[in-house]
Amino acid sequence: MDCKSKNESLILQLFEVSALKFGEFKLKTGIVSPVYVDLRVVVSYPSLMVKVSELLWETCDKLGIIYHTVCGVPYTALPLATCICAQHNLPMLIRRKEAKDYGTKKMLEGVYKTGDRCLIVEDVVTSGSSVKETFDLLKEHGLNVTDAVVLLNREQGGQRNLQRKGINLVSVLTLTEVVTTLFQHGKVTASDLEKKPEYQNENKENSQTVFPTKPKTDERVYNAAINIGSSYKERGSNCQHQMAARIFQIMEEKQSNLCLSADVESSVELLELAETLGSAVCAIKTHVDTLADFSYSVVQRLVEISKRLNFVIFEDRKFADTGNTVKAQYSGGMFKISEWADLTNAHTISGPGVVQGLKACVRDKPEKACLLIAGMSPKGNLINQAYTDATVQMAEENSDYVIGFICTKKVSNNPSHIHFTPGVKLQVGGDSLGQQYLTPDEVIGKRGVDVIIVGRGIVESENRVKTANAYRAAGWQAYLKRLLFNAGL
Ligand code: 5BU
Repeated sequence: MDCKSKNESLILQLFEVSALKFGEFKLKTGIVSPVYVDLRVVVSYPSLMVKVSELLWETCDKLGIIYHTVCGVPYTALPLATCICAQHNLPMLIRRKEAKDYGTKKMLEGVYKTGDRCLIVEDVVTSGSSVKETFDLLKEHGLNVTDAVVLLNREQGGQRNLQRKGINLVSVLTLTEVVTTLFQHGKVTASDLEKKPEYQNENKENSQTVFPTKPKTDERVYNAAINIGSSYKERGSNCQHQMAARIFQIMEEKQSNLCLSADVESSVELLELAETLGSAVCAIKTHVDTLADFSYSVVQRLVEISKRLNFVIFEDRKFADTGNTVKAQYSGGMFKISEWADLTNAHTISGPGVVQGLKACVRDKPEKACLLIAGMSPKGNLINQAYTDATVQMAEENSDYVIGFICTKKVSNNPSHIHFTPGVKLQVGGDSLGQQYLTPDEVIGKRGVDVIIVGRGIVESENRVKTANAYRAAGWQAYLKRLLFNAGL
């Protein structure tokens, strides 16, 4: 079994024995969290305990360090350390939580020499304070401690806090991996991860006391100002426009916030992309005017595929003229965009007339919708905050047709608005013509947008299906993680 499937089966087993629970839990730190991890129950399942200890060992074995001894952080990790030591013939140390008031008064039990290399074992790390206490005690006793291995890293600053003290923390699982896996297996839903509004203030106060000088999640530094607590599902069920509701619903159903930018010159290639990648995306974005062999039957085929594979068609036409002209461009010419595109977009440079003109074409098609360009990805673009604000205002005034934005960060607090972001790749970078790329984690997780638009990252890859799935997974994982962080973890 590879590492990924071992982790997957472990996560499912932990869930089965209620070591992972979803609901509302007040943590030791005072924070109310939607996830509770209680690994104490593992002692009641011997085969699971052996499995956990083997995975802990495999994880730290990769560091290639020889340890003289192992010390578990009391209490849950004590049996895990015991299993590791018994299986790998290593001496163990026991840290006492409180000194005996008789006898030796020792805080550390076991046989060791000054300078012995000791591995710390822990079940869950949140802030890292328990590992730190064990580390301090071992150091006081002259042991050489550089590493700690943990079953689950809750990704709430522990790794960085410990790094600062010179402790390298390695983990078998992260909370993101746990939640993503359980989500994929239908064991947890987006609403299990929703923020409970009644706890918002409580968490704010408590998080101050946990990390007084640092942001709440210092490993990832999520922007606390970005507050998108609700899931796509919740937002979809509360929005008025049927196209917005449909997109939210598709995202939730397909677990995909990926929009493929199908920037190709041949119709055959466009249709092939739609057939092969359609099931992995929530939308396919086209530039039909780049097709060398455009014919109306191509878009008819595309519509048929979109219905079958359940994605929306977004023609990235970027209308930018007078209302009267865009009206002709949208409904007429050889492209007849308003006939087949579910979604299109417009610059707001020419004022609200552009939206009025577009809207006039689809009065009898209330399902058609538009995104306004509130931000652009290329370097040196001229959009500024005032322009963005005016664009958001224009969207609010045309909510019967405008359902969101093209942008590089969240621009609107209206939960019905969908934020689409181009300029996305798995690695940051750019091209020679000014395009700038950010990662899915950055734009979905930290900048609070909803949909990643990916073109060359997928289209120019060797294996488009595999790459599209990698983008889909990265986008979805960032979304789940955002929900978790928003809920306070
Ligand atoms: P890329 O291959 O992932 O760079 O393609 C990005 C697509 O998004 C491409 O079709 C652009 O026309 C589109 N785009 C963009 O990149 N940046 C913007 O600000 C806007 C659109 Br608006």
